[in-house]
Amino acid sequence: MKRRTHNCGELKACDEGARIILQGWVGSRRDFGGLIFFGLRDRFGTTQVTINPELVSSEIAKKASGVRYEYVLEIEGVVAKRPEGQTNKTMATGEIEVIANSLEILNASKPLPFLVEDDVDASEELRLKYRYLDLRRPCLQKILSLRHRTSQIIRNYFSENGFLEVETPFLARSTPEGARDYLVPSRISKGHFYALPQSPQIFKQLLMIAGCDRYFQIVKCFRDEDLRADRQPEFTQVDVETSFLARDDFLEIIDGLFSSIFKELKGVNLKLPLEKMSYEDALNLYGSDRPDRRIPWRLCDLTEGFRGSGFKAFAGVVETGGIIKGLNIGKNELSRKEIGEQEEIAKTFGAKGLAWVRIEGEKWAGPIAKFFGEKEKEAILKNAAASEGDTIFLVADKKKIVNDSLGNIRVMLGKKLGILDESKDDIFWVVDFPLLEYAHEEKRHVAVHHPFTAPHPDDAGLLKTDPGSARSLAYDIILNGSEVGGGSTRIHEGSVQSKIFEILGIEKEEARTKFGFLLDALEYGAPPHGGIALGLDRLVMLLAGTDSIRDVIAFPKTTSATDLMADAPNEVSKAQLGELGILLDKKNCH
Ligand code: AMO
Ligand code: AMP
Repeated sequence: MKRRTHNCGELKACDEGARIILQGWVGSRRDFGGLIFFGLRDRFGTTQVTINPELVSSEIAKKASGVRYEYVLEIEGVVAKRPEGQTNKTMATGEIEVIANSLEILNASKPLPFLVEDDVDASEELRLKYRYLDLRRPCLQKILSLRHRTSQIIRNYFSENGFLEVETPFLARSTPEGARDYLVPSRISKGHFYALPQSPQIFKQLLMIAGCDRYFQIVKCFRDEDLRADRQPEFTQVDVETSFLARDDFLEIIDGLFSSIFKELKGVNLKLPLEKMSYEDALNLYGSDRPDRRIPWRLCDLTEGFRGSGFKAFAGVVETGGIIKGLNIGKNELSRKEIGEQEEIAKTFGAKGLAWVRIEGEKWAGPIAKFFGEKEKEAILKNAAASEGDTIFLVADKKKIVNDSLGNIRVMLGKKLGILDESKDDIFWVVDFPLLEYAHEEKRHVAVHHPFTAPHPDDAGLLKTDPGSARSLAYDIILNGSEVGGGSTRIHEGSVQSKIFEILGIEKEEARTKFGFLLDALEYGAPPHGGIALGLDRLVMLLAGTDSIRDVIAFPKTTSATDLMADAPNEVSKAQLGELGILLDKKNCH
């Protein structure tokens, strides 16, 4: 093998006449009997290579005609401008071709399970089985590079701002994020297990107590939970923690990070500080704690307008403490069938139905319009800012069901009708999350974020009287309707932490077994501290404009948490299990 002079993405018209050596894969080939053209591809791009049998030895011409897709070639040749009319503006090297003098086959390839090209025609299963071929596709190479650049910007930003990157253990014990743990059996202490961290949460708090002051880490986290398009069992966090910063001073640091990322990767100047919206406003206005505001529609409250209404179904809901909200979708007219589809969506979120009215003069359209008197109409016109021709969806139910159903219809219908403005990015903070939520099955409060989150100082009194309505110092950062990060100011006093465990119904004994080492550490001068974890995969996914998290992970798992290429998880030998003191319950294994 010789040393290449250029990569496959860099030759331009100004290189005309240069003698060059390229190496790469055969991505395309056309054999015209005489002339043979190859698209020679590497990570950097593709260059057209021409083999003219009149200009090379018969031995080389013969070799060239035996070359197939994905063979690895070394080409020596001369750069020529492409003839008039044959330039390709979509290719970085589209002005030139390389006229080969010599060709070496560095390696052959078996016939391929699928062609390596952006518009690949193969199932995702097949592509994941041959992920190394899938990754050769230029669109995935671009994402690998984008992910690298994003990580570099993040590392540089934190380094320049006095943060230390510190690694924390993977062989650890259960952490409090609330998903199931991945367990690792110990050979030395049989019957004992490590838990792979769901996040480095406790370690980073310990680093603050250790005086580290500013920590970050780009780190794998492991959660055994039901997977979705934006969730993987092992994923990467940009984990951050700082000491001696009030909430807004900390958020300003993360604002700066996003500002650098957007500037360097998209050439966009974000307006700082990023906006903050309260959790309460997010739910009231958008029915979601991660609103996508690129869709301008908002929800409105109509509860008072239907108190004592002649439309008994709605009046009854108000009487029993439920709410009524509306979603004005403007002059967009939907067919009965389309409205029916929206009603089915509402029902999947627990709604009993989806009512609608369209404002048409005095007489409104819609099956329930005839039940509306002046009071109901006035509430809709005013609160939904409705005017002639507008269609308004209405749901009456418990607060959560109303918000979930209308909030999701807002997003799905907004996307379907093209209301969503993709040219803009929408990034902002949601703050003042509730501290606790009531888990009906368990009959107790659980932490909305995690049990180390500090209560909102204004709501300290509520902790005694009405803990369920106390707010916390937790925050999420939302990018285009996706939660790309979440964090909080932490509890740094042992006594407050014990009080929260008590409210959460975690016994002293249990708290000691689970988090004893953190509780001990809080007694030795813990500084005020707080932080965040950003989901790096989700962030890159949004930056790359793809809708699958698997596109931004080199070797991802399927939605059933398997690796189709390495065939993991798999069975292990009896001997290996024996060493770990493990006996399988065969009835439970399949
Ligand atoms: P949280 O659980 O909110 O917080 O996680 C932080 C961010 O990580 C991303 N994320 C995921 N990405 C892909 N696949 C998953 N399964 C997955 N789960 C979470 C999300 C999320 O916003 N220790 C706290 C942070 C803190 O308090 O500092 C934590 O882990 O983008
Ligand atoms: P009904 O009186 O049950 O025939 O319902 C009349 C219309 O109101 C139907 O279009 C239902 O989908 C709708 N509807 C009934 N209950 C609710 C509710 N709680 N919220 C929203 N729409 C409802």
